Order: sequence, then C-alpha cells, then structure tokens
Amino acid sequence: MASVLVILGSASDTDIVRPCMGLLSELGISFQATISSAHRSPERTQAIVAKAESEGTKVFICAAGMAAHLAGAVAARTIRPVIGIPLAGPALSGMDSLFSTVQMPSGFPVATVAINGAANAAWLAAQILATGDAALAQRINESRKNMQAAIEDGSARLAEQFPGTNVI
Ligand code: RP5
Repeated sequence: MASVLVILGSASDTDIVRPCMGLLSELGISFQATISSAHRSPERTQAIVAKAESEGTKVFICAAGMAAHLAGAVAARTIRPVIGIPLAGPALSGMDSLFSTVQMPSGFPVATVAINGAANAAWLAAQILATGDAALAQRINESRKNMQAAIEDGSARLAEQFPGTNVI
C-alpha cells in the first residue's frame, strides 16, 4: 500500500515534477507514480483513482499544464485530499493551468501549490500524512531545522562576501 499517488498529465511533465518525487523519497513516504490525462485518457484516470483509493492511498498529487483539469477530475472521484501542481506550458506562463487547477466549485477542493511548485506538493502531502504519523512529523521538523540553519549560515557568509558590512 502506498500513501501517495502522483499523477502526471503527460510524460512531458516529468522533469518539473521530479523534485516532488525526490522529496517524498527523502522523507520516507511510500508513493506510486503514473501518467494519465483528464482529457486524453479519462477512463484510465478514473480507474486509477478508484484502484488507488481501494488500496489505501491517502493523498493524491496531480500535475498538469495548459487546461489543467487533472486535479479537479481526480477530486471529483475521491474524498481523499488532492493536491494540484499547475505547470507552466508554452503560453501564458502557467496562469492558464493555475486558474484551471485552483478554481474548483464548492465541495470539491484542490489544494493548489504554486506554478511548477512540485516540492511544496510533497511537503504538503507530508504534512497531511504527519497528522497521523509522529515519526514523519519529526522528520519534517528536522528538515525545517536544517533549512533554518542554512539561512543562518548564509547570513554569516555575507560578512565574508561583503567585508566591512555590519552583518547581524
Ligand atoms: C497537459 O498538457 C499535460 O499535463 C502537459 O503539461 C500539457 C502538454 O502535454 P503534451 O502535449 O506535452 O503531452 O495535459
């Protein structure tokens, strides 16, 4: 049983979504990934969601560009949390997919991250799962401590990069 299912709308989305899958792995979250389109393979998408839900998938992550209806189509088929990653396409800088993903009718939410925000989709899935997993919560908190330490290190290095600057 995998906790998360990541669905990409097209094989062309793979590179942008890679950080999401990398982070899920790093955090020790079991996940599956597949490619299925809301428009080109609607029956396949529907069947994948039904199977994943019956097998215990707790969170769905859906990445798509252009008229990005994949996350909404999945949200229509499950009451498990659905996270949408709107992807920037060749036109409109991803605003088309952002609006297509985020503007869901009441009762069918899609938790939409930033355009191309693949990493935050993984973090959000992790935080949802951590509500029932103390060990995962601890790993997330450790990661946050590391991020804080990196900020402090960067600040300390400012003094080396700009001698004479009053770095606090
Ligand atoms: C969307 O259309 C996909 O998610 C992808 O971002 C975009 C273009 O798909 P391809 O034509 O490259 O397969 O459905």
